[in-house]
Amino acid sequence: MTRTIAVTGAAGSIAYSLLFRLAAGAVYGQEPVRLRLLEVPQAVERLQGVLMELADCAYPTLLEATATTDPDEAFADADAALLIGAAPRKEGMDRADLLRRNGEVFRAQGAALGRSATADVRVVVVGNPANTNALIAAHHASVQERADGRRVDPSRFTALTRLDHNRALGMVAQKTGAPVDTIERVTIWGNHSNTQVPDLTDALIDGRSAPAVLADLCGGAERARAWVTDEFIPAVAGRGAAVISARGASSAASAAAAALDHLRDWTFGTNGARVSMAVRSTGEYGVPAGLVSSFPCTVDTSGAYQIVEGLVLDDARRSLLDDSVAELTAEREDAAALGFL
Ligand code: NAX
Repeated sequence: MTRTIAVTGAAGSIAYSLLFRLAAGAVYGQEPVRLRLLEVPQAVERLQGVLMELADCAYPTLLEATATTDPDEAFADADAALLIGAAPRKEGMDRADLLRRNGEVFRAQGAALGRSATADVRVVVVGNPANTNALIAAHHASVQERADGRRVDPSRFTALTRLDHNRALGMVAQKTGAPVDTIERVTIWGNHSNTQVPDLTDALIDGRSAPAVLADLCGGAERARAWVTDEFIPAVAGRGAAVISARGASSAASAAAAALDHLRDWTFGTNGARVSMAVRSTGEYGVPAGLVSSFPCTVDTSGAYQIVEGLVLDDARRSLLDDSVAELTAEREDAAALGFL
């Protein structure tokens, strides 16, 4: 089966770490891929350089790669779209300014996806504010008239919190010395912002309860809780800023790896494992319906995701999630006030 994948912001940093792995089979294995790369006119020349390098890799799995500045052309018959391109936050811009710039981008791209992509397209929004950009794009996709009479369901639009999830896994591995693949059921709840809620309550390390392992390591349950609250949660939520301050540039390779993990798991299933995905709420865990929020999810072998239900949130996590949901609600209100919803 040949897959057609659209990537926006294709001349940017994250895309430069992502496109070569995608072309080489990191998501679809031996299945051939067609890449449709979207950029703004100012970046087209840079994108030509990326196209040259893709060709120079001579990947057997890369059937074709093309570049365009037209969203309908980029998204034509797309099976998946990685929406990475977004207007960056510049000095002096507040959240409303950023939303105004990106609302335009995601309104137009959502509408083009609704018209031109396959009706079952999988959309992963990476560009910030990712959750609300996904909400805006989903809305405009779902109202488009299509030649095939179908509609793209808003649930096909997700946002990336897998990077936060992977950061949490990496930090638990470093703290405990356990290999990453023995750590399960880590969850990121809420918004991809510093209000996100990284959660280890139900996590397992080599089959043992993570809080119990941490209590042994920290010298008691109280100290373990303090480590989670005072060190782990702020470190995961602040990791993006820490990378910028150390590297002088924002996370790129890790964001690319996470976007590929997200798309691969959503396409082929998680084999029962829980991953964090920001998906459209239908009211789970008190998150108002329609918001795009991060939840613990599983994906079955048919490629359908489900939010893991029935978890009990203690007062501390409930209050943190409420704060993150309040932020998502405010972003949705701002987007509506700006005419994007
Ligand atoms: P870069 O500035 O390196 O690249 C962005 C690219 O997008 C540029 O080449 C630009 O020309 C292009 N672009 C802008 N508007 C576009 C449009 N309307 N259509 C097509 N292309 C467009 O940024 P990069 O480091 O690649 O980051 C991209 C986005 O990812 C940013 O919004 C960033 O905030 C966000 N991130 C999201 C993360 C997540 O976990 N959800 C983590 C990493 C990253 O911070």
